[in-house]
Amino acid sequence: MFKPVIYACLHIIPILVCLLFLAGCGPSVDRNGLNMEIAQATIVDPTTTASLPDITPTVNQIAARGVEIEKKLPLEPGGTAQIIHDQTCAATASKKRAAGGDEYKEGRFERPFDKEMNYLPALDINRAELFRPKDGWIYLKIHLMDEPAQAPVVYGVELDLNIDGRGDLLIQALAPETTDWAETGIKVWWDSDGDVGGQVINRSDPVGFKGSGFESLKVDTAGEKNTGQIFTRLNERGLDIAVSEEIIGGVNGKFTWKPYTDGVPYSPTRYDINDYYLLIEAGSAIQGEKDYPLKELFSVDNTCRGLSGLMPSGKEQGVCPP
Ligand SMILES: [Ca+2]
Ligand SMILES: [Ca+2]
Ligand SMILES: [Ca+2]
Ligand SMILES: [Ca+2]
Repeated sequence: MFKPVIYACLHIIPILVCLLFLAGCGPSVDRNGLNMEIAQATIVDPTTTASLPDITPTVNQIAARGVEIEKKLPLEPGGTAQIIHDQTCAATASKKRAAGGDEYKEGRFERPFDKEMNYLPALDINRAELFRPKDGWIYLKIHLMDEPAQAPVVYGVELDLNIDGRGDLLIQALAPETTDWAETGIKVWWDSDGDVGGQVINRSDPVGFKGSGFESLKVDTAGEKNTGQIFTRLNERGLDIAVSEEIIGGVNGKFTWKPYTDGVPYSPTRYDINDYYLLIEAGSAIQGEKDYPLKELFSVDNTCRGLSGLMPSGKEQGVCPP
């Protein structure tokens, strides 16, 4: 006879906890006073056509010893997408060079080549999309020039949750295995001490900078650590990533997103990579530049930063042009 009460409590308690500590349910990026306030920002609803379904709290806890309650899965992305187009290298691959799009000092990489400048289409992003249907998840689609490659290649997105130009979270995923949502080889790294970006934010530090980068592992699905927040699946020629809205500050969260591919992969502790390696060490994918060909930094691609949840003020550095 007590079963209904118990189940009701199991569902209501997480909601009450979230309401009481609402701030604690959003992203926690306040560290050492580095958190930037964005009080004047204008909220933009990027998905005017999507309806607002009932949102049930993520239930991923042990109800009784050994009994796991249901895990909430992402749904289907809907509404209008924010789209980032990216340079591709297919047309210049035979000449072992990128046509453009590699702006090292700005952290823009167009290097889907191995160290011998052989083209790697599975690493070449040509488009990325962000959907925010307000169903508890945000959805990213990364479209590549070939099917995603197997481990150790990783795909993911860097999120800047307070839009200060320093990435806060680095989501890394191995290639999904199917078109169904799953938690395949997903890790999320956190920059707990705010040194990503070095001493010159959004630019290569002139003398280089080697800090701790993204040093804290927050999610590790293989190790069953904080699961239930990030899922991936294959799409037509790439992958989809679903991220719980709780991670990005709730349904109206403001952030920037920067998709990337990494065939090496580089340690998250080396971010920002264009601070870790000087250009002369990293090399260049652009023929004719003095640092051509690629040297220490190869097999990577990324895009500019997409700005989500607010109108650009013009002060946000490193974001995609409107
Ligand atoms: Ca590309
Ligand atoms: Ca940041
Ligand atoms: Ca820097
Ligand atoms: Ca750090």
